[in-house]
Amino acid sequence: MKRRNFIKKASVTGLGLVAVSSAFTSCDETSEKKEASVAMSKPIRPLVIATWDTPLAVETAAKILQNGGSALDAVEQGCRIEEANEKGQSVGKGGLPDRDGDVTLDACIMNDKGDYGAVLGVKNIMHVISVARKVMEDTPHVMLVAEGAEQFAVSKGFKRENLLTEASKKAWEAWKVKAEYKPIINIENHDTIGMLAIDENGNISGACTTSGLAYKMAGRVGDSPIIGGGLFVDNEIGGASATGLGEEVLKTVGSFLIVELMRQGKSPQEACEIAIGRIVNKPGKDFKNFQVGYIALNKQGDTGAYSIHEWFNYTLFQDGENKNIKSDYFNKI
Ligand code: SD4
Repeated sequence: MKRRNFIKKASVTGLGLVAVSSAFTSCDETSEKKEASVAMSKPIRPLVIATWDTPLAVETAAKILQNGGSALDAVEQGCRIEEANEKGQSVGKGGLPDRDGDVTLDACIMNDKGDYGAVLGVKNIMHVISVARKVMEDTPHVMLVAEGAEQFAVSKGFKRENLLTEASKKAWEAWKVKAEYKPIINIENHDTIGMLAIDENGNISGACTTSGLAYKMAGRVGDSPIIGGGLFVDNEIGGASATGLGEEVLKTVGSFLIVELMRQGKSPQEACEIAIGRIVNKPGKDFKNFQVGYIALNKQGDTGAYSIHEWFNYTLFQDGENKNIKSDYFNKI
């Protein structure tokens, strides 16, 4: 087989570079060596990476990919798991409300063609990631906001429901006693889910869903539903997603920046580190009280993650295994 054809075939079947290089040294190898090189040929996909400790969401996405499903279906279905998880207080049902006690959700999705759909500030609908997908696929637009988005969701068969759980209501009532308005994200307590996946055809999609900053001003929207902020995917290059204080992510267009850095040859890890650097190295920036974390993957199946502070972690499904991994971080003082 000619080298060019082999590489093409290897990329179609999902074999990593290890497989490609070992196959080309195999001409003079003994059969034992050949076997060893086959064992080393780990498939780079399916691959799923998601922010925080989200094993069930990632497992759900991985199963879809293992059954030959698309990256787009995988990230949508994976995010739905967290939206339905009432214990997660930064996503979907059970998300912490805004300062008026209303749970408002933001979400966006991107497919491998570079299409994008988003909903912002939506009340009463749990699976906003699926509404975002409908915006992308069934409208000529990319974003719908608040009541318009809710009406659209209902017209597509989504049911209205109360998203404020007893636990989140209690937390809001406790917050109201002092009602301190600090648009600072608690460094440890968040679970916005950003998810990226590569399917068996090598195509990449991404999704991001959140209830945003707890006790935010009514109408406040963060990075999660904004293209290039909370999420960006370019199927030729890779994808990135963010969690943490959305204002800081947006001011540096973080996810877009990471994908563009990868386009220029940076690894996903290097790109995430540079993007965090853009935030913390701003003159006079006091990053002590807020957290931002990024995840990224490239077309070759390399992944990266980096945050400002310790405690950011992510879940990775690769080589048939689901792992929660502690991210490296900037602030080690
Ligand atoms: C936002 N980035 O609305 C989101 C919040 C978040 O876990 O990530 N929470 O700014």
